[in-house]
Amino acid sequence: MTRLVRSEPAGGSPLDDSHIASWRNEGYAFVRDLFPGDLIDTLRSAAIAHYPPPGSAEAASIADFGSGGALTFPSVVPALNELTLYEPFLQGVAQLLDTPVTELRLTQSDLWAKYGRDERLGRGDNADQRIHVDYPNHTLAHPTPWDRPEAVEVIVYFDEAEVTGGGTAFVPRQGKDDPAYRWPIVDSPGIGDLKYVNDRALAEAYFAEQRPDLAEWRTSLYEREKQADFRPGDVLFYRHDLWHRGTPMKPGTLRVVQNMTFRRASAEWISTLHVGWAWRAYRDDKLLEKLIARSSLGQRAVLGFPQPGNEYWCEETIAAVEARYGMFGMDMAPYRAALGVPGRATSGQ
Ligand SMILES: O=C(O)CCC(=O)C(=O)O
Ligand SMILES: [Fe+2]
Repeated sequence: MTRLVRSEPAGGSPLDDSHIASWRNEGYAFVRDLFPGDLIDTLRSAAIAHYPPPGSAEAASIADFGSGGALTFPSVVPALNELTLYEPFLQGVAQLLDTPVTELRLTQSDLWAKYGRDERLGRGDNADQRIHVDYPNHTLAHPTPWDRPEAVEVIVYFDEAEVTGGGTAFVPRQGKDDPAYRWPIVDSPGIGDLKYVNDRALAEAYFAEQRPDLAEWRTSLYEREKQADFRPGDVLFYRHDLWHRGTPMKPGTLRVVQNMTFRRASAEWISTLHVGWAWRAYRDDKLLEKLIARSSLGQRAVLGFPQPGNEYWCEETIAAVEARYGMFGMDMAPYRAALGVPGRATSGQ
């Protein structure tokens, strides 16, 4: 049977202790060699084929974050789905939140083509961002205190920083009394009644006018920036409360990244940024149906599918879900086993 998503044995610890400590204490982890090289190559080629070349008028029109949702999960590009649900990667996210994979939920996965500054767009092009935190347009609430994070954000890079420029800049947190991380986190354009301004120069001019007493404090964030020196396949894990920003790219270049976010299952106030996965059903290609049928239990859990033992399951729902997905290879044994039906062995995965 063709798998739409790679399935690797569950468990394992792809991140080492230094990655986990860096994420927990400083707010980020930069990880190499987490994904298979051929998966990174395939997805980059698909992105290059899909997105307009740098310098074209079409490129200018999709310069903003996420490329206007052009390539999001679940996608007709199989490698995008594979990358999103690659089990060692999910395991790494779970390590950061110190939770089982089955307690993660996917809330964002999009492949973004970012281009070097295009003078036709002036400062509306997202090239040189203001320092910011990502939570305001991900959660309806405010991030929880530092020691109990609710979400992991991810940037997977497909290019070389040396070629494209545009290394993501971030401010590592220095201990619990770090003035950059004072509470609450509201001193950034777009939060509360402050207007949203993306571009660094415009945002800081606006901030200086609205909150002159804090403008210097924001300057200190820029002074403390570190930059991701990425190569294809590198991954930056970060958080909704980490100060960071996109930096200018070299003119005429294209940088492809995959942006993903996972929340704890319990954190319902963190929104799914895309149309729900089920909305992809009904197409002739049966992409969603095959994806669900052929995913592992952990991968299904990440998409919010009820797990074995969930109160959703009874004889009737097991038979009904089998009637919907059985022809695509869905194995209902684990759900039956968890109901305690005698004579049915669980496949475990
Ligand atoms: O482009 C980047 O490296 C980061 C982008 C970013 O932080 C954002 O758009 O929120
Ligand atoms: Fe951001």
